[in-house]
Amino acid sequence: IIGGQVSDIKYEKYLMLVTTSTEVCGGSLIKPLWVITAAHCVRNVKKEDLRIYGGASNQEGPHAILRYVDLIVIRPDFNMNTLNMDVAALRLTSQMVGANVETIELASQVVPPRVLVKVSGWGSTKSGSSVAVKRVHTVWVPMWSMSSCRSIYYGIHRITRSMTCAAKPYRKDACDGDSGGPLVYNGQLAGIVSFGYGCATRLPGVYTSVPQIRNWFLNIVKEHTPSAS
Ligand code: 4AZ
Repeated sequence: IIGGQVSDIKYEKYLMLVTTSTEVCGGSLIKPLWVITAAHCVRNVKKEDLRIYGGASNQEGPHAILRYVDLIVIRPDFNMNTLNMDVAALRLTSQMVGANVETIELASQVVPPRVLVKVSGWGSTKSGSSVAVKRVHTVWVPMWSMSSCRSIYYGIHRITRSMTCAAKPYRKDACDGDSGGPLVYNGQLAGIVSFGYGCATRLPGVYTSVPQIRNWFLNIVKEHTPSAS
């Protein structure tokens, strides 16, 4: 997170730390057993290697709750080259519950341009550095319209309908290590940190648009949550 502040997980209870031995990503708790994250965070990862921490203000904090993953579902039309449909569902082996843990609702409406939205994570706080930080950071950034984002990325990257953009150019942005984490508007999950062209450059951060993938996620949850019989 560039241009933000140190936060505390009690203000971001839905925010999950999604890690392997070498990678740091964010995620959001949608149901006690289900986390949403970016597909590119988990695409080459074995489920046995994933660790999900809830209630973690500090990456090395003592009060975090650790959970494991027994199912990774990557959206089938995810494309690693275009980064279209950058979303994955993670099912935990047991429910994530705790004082500093809460679920967040998936937004069904797109966020209007220029509105301020909140992004959080353990990603780099300096552009050019790729080290995750110990304490969770948060920044408020303005949403961009689809047309302004398409225009500024013209000739650099194609912005699709499954993407949405937010940042204060040169000042406030997500960065390496924030991928998979939440963009929150009105207490709902509106976006998932996906990619950018550097951090806090002229170009805004790009997010998977949650209203575009909401039904897919809810169907995965239904399909893979055995009903008690
Ligand atoms: C990354 O590499 C990354 N400026 C995530 C977000 C942004 C840039 C890079 C947005 O995970």
